[in-house]
Amino acid sequence: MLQFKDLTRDQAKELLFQETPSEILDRYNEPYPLEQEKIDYYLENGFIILKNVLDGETLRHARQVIQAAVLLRKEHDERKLKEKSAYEQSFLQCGYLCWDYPALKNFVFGKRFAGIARDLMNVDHARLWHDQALFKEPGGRSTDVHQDSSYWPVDKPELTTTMWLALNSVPVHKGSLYFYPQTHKPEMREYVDIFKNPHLPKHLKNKKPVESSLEPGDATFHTGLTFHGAGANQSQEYREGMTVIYIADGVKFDATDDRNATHTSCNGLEDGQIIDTQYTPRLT
Ligand SMILES: O=C(O)CCC(=O)C(=O)O
Repeated sequence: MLQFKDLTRDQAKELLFQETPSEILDRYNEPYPLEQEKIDYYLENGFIILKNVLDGETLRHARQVIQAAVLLRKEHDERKLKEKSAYEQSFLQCGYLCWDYPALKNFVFGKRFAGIARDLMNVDHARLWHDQALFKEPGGRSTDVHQDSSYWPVDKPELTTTMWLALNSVPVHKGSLYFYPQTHKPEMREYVDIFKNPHLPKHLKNKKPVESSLEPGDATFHTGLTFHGAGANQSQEYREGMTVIYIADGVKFDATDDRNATHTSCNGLEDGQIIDTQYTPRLT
């Protein structure tokens, strides 16, 4: 059964509905110094690794509330790793946490993270697409290589970006992400069914990905088109990752691929409409 040190179910519930201390809120909203060369690197390669996106007490608080949310979401799942589907063995996936838990809303709506996303995408405003915690269990299998945009009904996948924040240390052997540089090109798009039938696209077979090895508080950002995956968790600890996914303001709902047309964030939209729903607020 899922357990985090010193965190009971009652404490988890309390934490998630408690007011976030003002110093922590301020830090979630403080700009991150992002040099132009980092933006240029991201635009050229389709991903970037950033140091110290969070630190100190703010990181400790964020980790605790995210652990609390994962604990409550998964408390009734008593299956052992080997009883789960191959997809579920890659990570415990807990999405849309910000809509259930006020403490998570404060984190997910943070302008620090959204500001980085906006600047990397090189646009005026960023909207929330969705959030998800992705914890890899000890012994959890690798995450198959894919492009996120394969699963998202958006007309401009290059104007989407995922922040993957390490809540604890995530070295390569704990299942850190790796990225195939310069694969965020429309001509390289290829649907990979990571739920049922994963494959490595042919054009990646001779390419070498760039590994990330993250300290707590470091984060990666990658575009919705960038091919990426993650290794297995060969450690005895959970790999604790939290993601927030952004779209540029003005991106439209593309319902032409019916594999994706029911995405929660697009509830009520017609094909071709600008994505502006109760679930996709403008954050910057
Ligand atoms: O956390 C993982 O193992 C995979 C994450 C991922 O694919 C993503 O955030 O786009």
